[in-house]
Amino acid sequence: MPDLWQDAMDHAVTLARKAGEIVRNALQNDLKIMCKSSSVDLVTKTDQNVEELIITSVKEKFPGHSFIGEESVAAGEPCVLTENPTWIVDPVDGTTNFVHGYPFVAISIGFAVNKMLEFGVVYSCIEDKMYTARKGKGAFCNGQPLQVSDQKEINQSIIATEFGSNRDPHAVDKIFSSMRKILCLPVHGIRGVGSAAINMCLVASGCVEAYYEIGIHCWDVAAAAVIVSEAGGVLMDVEGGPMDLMSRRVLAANNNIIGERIIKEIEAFSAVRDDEP
Ligand code: LIP
Repeated sequence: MPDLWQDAMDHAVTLARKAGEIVRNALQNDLKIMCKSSSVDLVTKTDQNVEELIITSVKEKFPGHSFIGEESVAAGEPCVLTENPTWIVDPVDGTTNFVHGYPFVAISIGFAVNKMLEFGVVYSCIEDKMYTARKGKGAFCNGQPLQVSDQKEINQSIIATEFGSNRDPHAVDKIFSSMRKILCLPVHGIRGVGSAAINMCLVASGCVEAYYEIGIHCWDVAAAAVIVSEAGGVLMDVEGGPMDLMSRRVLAANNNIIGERIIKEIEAFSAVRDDEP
């Protein structure tokens, strides 16, 4: 049976490559940096241009499809996932990295139909790594199949997480406290590359066992969620139960044993949902 969404996925890969070139070129020039919700929540003209490029091109090729894009939502568009085929786009995941030339920046394109994720494309454009996954067909990096780690011992694991852009002292205390507890389990290490999408692709690649964060948005994780599950991993909420794409919380792990062990140590808190009007 022909794959209904293969054409869309091929287009997503083409767009991610084009966007990656724009991001790499922009790194050579002076960046115009602006702030969004706070002085540490950054956006650049490149974020906006790349999102514009992706949306314009998809509208032309797939006129009936919907969008949720980081910069469109920042500009006041609604963030609502309907049954309609929907592109969930982060034009530059790792904007702070991008601004500082820290070399982990991704273009993240997820695609959902009937509220179910169908494919994900994450292009780590400075490393030139193209991560792709189509539901039921496996996950790949530059065409090579991905498989999560088979580690079941938490004390043999590396866990990825981020501090995020929340500077509320109570939230920061919980973030530190969770990290401290996880570090002292002990684990081999705690890492974080500054991009949710790339952290999750590292889980899919088998070099870190799990990644969790509170405060991310649906566009940071939609594409990489498909990549993790197609590489054999699991997705959960930080307090257990299934991942809720709009809840701004994610835990991606190589298996349930590692995922559930970390949940015991995480001091969870809530963030304003992405789909809250
Ligand atoms: C970033 C995430 C990262 C998080 C940052 C930020 P952006 O996304 O990928 O995990 O810690 O605060 O949300 O804003 O660069 O697209």
